[in-house]
Amino acid sequence: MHNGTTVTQFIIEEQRHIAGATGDFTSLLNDIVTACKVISNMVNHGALVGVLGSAGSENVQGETQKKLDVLANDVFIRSNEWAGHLAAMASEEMDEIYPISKQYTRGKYLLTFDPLDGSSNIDVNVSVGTIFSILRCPGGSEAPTERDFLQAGTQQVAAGYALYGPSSMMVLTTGNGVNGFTLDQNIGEFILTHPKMEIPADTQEFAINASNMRFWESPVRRYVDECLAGKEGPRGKDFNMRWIASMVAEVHRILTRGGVFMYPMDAKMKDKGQGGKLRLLYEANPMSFIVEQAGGGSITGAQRIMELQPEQLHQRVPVILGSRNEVERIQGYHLEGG
Ligand code: AHM
Ligand code: MG
Repeated sequence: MHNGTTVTQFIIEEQRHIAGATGDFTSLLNDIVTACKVISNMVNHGALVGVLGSAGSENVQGETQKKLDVLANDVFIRSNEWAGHLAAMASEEMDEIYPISKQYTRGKYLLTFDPLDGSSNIDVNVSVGTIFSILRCPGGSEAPTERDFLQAGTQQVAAGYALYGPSSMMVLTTGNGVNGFTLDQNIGEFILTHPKMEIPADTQEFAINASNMRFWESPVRRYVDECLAGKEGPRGKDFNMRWIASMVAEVHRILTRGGVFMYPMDAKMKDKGQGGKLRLLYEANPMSFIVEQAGGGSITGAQRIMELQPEQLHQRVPVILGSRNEVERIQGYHLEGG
């Protein structure tokens, strides 16, 4: 018997204090939790159940889909479409929005998700994750459109991620701090293990894909150069570097011990007319909400991500997030122009 708080108990307790809460939201989060448990189970079994490798298809952004991308997307849809809480869903793996079928009741929420983020790591058995965000459906639940999804990150009702690592974890915010839960495989429940997660304001660790260095813009180049100069440089301290190529794992590290994660704008993306690498609605916004709720910062460079007005469902943006003082410094370099 465990005596810990399960994620469901935790959510019910949190919602109890909200006037007018009907239980819909609690029940929706519960379905998301179930989907993440199913995905965790598939990821854990890997090659044993034949889920590794390519699916032989591409998503809307022209990226090759892994079998697990497609399977995890199906799991998320099946778990969340039937209960009557959602009007529509949108996913990294689907070109268009997914309005809830009329065979089920349509509800007042919208769900966006990246079912399996960092999927280039699946076949090499490195951590991957699921990212999600919940919005209200502004146009009413009857005929949801893509436009209903185009809301600034500040409008999010909740956001979270599941990390499938050495242990599986769920990290959640409903705008009242950030809490982390660890999956107890024996009883199939996420148990509260990391209450009130907070990102230290200072850090000596940064994460960036340095293979893009020659394309970086001057503010990012300046920041990284100063970190690399170490004790002898203007920062007067040594920095460490990490790159997992799995945003969920990077954000989780930052929530645990601080740090900065950057997938910034660069000259190569600019040439291609691409707004960034990571997607605003189901990667950047939910992660920004979590990071800000844990006391960190999250910007494109000069701007706060959560204040961006989305223009497209699969819009990409530059992302710089993590320890507050470092993010402010990088924002300052952008505002100064380099
Ligand atoms: P994905 O959603 O296709 O998996 O791409 C997003 C991932 C992030 O998790 C990670 O930070 C980044 O892509 C890694 O990119 P790169 O391979 O360029 O280093
Ligand atoms: Mg992704």
